[in-house]
Amino acid sequence: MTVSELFDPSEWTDVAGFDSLTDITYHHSTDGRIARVAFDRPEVRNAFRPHTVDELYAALDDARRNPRIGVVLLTGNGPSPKDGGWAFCSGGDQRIRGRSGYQYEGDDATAPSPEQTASLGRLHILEVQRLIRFMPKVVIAVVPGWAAGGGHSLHVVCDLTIASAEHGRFKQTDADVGSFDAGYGSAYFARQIGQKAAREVFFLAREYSAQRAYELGAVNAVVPHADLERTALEWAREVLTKSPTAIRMLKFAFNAVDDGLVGQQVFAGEATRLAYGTDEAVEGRDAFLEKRAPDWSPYPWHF
Ligand code: S0N
Repeated sequence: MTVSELFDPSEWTDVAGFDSLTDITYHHSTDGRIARVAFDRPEVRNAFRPHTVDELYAALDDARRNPRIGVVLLTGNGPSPKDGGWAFCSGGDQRIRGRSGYQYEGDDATAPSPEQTASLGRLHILEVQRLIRFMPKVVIAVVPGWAAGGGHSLHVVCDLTIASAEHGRFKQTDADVGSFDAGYGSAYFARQIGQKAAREVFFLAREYSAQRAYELGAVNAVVPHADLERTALEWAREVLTKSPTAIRMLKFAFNAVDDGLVGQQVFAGEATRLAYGTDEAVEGRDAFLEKRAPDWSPYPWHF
């Protein structure tokens, strides 16, 4: 079965334990160093329902935990069998939006029990946003078509965005449908492209071509549609030639200024990991375990 018209099967392998996905697809590159996670609901422009978000979170978290993976490509399969349209993601599935969020559908075996949920809906795409934001790997939004609503927010939170010249389209529909991403999707977006431009995107909810999004600074590259995934793989492989520690520290440094104490905590965790690798930290641990005073004399007060 064809995953997507842009998917090159010679580049990817299936991932063990992820053989019953319904709303996304998840693959690793044949060398095991790049993950491809794709929305797979092209008939609704890759809108997400709670089950989609559960699968998305599980795949992204699996990629996060895999020490061989350095780059994740987040994309949308297509085209739509109904009309040939392409999408990255069109946000929350409006057909199942309730008064407290998006509802699991009746036949969804992974849904919480009716007693647990009663009339409660979910808004857990924000957990996916944080996973992308805080994973110590480079996440590239590969945009083959529409990035709208919550799909637009996902591209915003990715580290890099590459878009199809012919089909890449961007639109922040939130205010059209009485919805709003008041976090990364808007405030962080304004950090990327400036306040006036971001307010225009949200307040007018117009459509922007990939080229216009590039001019606004919201997109890193615009490439011919047929070359989109090949280009994304080239970018990923270029990132993989770099020092993993340098990339990780840089991502968290870029984040920290906008993420407050959580950003500092994430950056600090990596600093602690680096410190644990020093003889000085090993001496502190060993002294405790050997019930003696630590000997810091070999370690200078750097200037
Ligand atoms: C994407 C658009 C612009 C594409 O237009 P186009 O090409 O003319 O196609 P259509 O004919 O409109 O669509 C084709 C078929 O796909 C269905 N469809 C499209 N998008 C959705 C959708 N989001 N939900 C359900 N169905 C969708 C169409 O209905 C059509 O189906 P048929 O063929 O049967 O008629 C255009 O489609 C568009 O504007 N789509 C809606 C975009 C939108 O408003 N999305 C929701 C925005 N809000 C969110 O995403 C909020 C969710 C969120 O991220 C969030 C934010 C804050 C806090 C929490 C959350 C959270 O959810 O967790």
